[in-house]
Order: sequence, then structure tokens, then C-alpha cells
Amino acid sequence: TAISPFVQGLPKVELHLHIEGTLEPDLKFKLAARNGVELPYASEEEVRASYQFDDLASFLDAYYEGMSVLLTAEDFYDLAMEYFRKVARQNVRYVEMFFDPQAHTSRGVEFHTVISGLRRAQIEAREQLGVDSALIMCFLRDFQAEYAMATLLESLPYRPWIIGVGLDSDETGNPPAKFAAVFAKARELGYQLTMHCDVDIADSAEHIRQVLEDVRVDRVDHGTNVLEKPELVEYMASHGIGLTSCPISNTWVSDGSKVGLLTELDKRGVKVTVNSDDPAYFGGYIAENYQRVVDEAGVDKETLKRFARNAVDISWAPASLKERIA
Ligand code: ES4
Ligand code: ZN
Repeated sequence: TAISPFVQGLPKVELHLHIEGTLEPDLKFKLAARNGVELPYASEEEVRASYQFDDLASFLDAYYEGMSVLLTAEDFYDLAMEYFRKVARQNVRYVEMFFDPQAHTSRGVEFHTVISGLRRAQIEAREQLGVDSALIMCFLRDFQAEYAMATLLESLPYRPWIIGVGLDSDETGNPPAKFAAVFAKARELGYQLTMHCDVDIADSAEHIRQVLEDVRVDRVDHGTNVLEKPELVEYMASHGIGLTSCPISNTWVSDGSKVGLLTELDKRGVKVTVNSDDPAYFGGYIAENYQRVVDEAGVDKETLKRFARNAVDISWAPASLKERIA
């Protein structure tokens, strides 16, 4: 993708980024060698060829398989540092990044290993690259709510390092309500709340209702399905509840980029933002995602600036940081 000078120069804030989704084929290959992990691929090129998906299920298979190479705190540090170096070059000022602790604790990697590696990278990124960041702990919705609750409690020693909680992985049959108690507890503990809520599932309209009315999240990841419920569009607009859209990701694991839905929501006063989801797998970091919005819908510069400004507004950064990144 050719990135326009305007998109390149726009100061950007990323609010929907799975750090495990930034594992590029070359790093995956390198970490496998370093850790003595056997991959079913003979070369970096073969790893690259495996990053091809038809739907969410085939993506999630590759995504979880990729994690097998992440074993030590240094691995998580390297993963995050490579990401920060890339996006510092895209004029990214601040990132609220998801991590999936259960994708690691479920295979015997300690919570502490994961978060200490990420944390060291965050500190270095701020000092050396001028990129600020915060962590959002995501629960895997295809696991039981009890495991999410146990993970929430396990996070407590690291409470100051984590700004909020989210919910990801396979949404079909795993509605927001399944995690209502976990999220109520998270709110009590002072965490901000968000959840993935997508368009392309059978109970989409009921899921967005639960996210907004029952769980009462502070923002919604994806969430363009709110258009199925006009009264909830109004609710999001009037309460300043924004959504984090990921256009390129949507072309791989959803039914299109949804850029048309973004401009519709923008017109109706919902705070829309542009983000990258799993850039190593979907082939685009945040600048490529902004560029996609331009190339596909000819969205003008004022609108792009508003999307970028929305990300500052709906971020969970403290006021002093918001001023610095705006
Ligand atoms: C994800 Cl694209 C997507 N969907 C659901 N869960 C995820 N976790 C990381 N990427
Ligand atoms: Zn996501």
C-alpha cells in the first residue's frame, strides 16, 4: 500500500491491537529457533505462506499456533519492541494494546513471564521511541467464565500495569452475558471495560445490546452491528461510547472492510476510530488501515482527522497524556 503523506503525518493513536497479532513470520521463525520449538514450516517464506485465511476460525488457528514460540519474558519483550519500532515510524503516539494471558497460561507460560516482558518493552518504547502505551487484558470468550475470573484475580498484583479488560476470540455461542460477572468484578477493581462485538454472527443484535445495556462497557471493539439497533446508536453517540474498527482485518475474517458503516456511524455522532487488530497476520499496521479508509471510500482529510481525534478522546489515557498525544 502506498501511504499518503497526509496519512503518514497524521498523529495516530491505536486502540485495537493484539500484541500477539504482531508476530511477523521472520520473528516467529527466529523465536522458534532460539527456543528449540519445532514448526511445521521449513522457512520464513513457508511461515509467511501460512498467514492466509478464509474466516475467523482459520485465522484463530494460525494465531494460537504462532504463540507456541512465545515462551520467555525476552520473547514477549522482543515481540512488543519490534511492534513499537514499526509504529514509531508511522507517527503513532500512544497504543492501548490487548494481550491474551490465557493463551499463554493455558500452555504453561506464567502470567508474570508475559506481563514482565511486555512491561519492559513499554518502558523502553516510551524512553527511546517516544511511544506511550497501556495494556488491556483480554479474556478468551471460548473458555469458561470461571477461568476468566481466575485470570482477573491473578492480574491483581499487576493492577497498576493494566488499564482495562477486554474479551476476544470466537464470539459464536459465547455472548457478552457469559462474562457479565467477570466484567462487573473488573469494574469494581477499577478496570476500564471493552468487548469485541461483531457483525457477522447470528445473534449480533442481541450481543451488542448486552454489551451496551447489561455489561455497560466504556467502548466497543468492532461493534458496527450497533446499526441494527438505532436506539443504541443514539445511546453510544450521547454517552460518548466509541468503537474501534479494523478495516483490513474485516476484509479477512469478516464480510468486508465496513468502511461504509463507519461513515454512517460518524454522521450519526458515534466516535469512530481506525485500528489494525492483528497487523502481522492481516498485512497492515495502522497507517495502512487509515489508507484503506481513504482508498475505499474517499473519506476526506477532516474526517480522518476526526477519527484520529476520536481515538485520543475515547482512549483511557490520563488527561495530561491526552494533551501530549493530541
Ligand atoms: C482476533 Cl480478528 C480477532 N477476532 C477475535 N479475537 C481475536 N483475537 C485476536 N484477533
Ligand atoms: Zn481484535
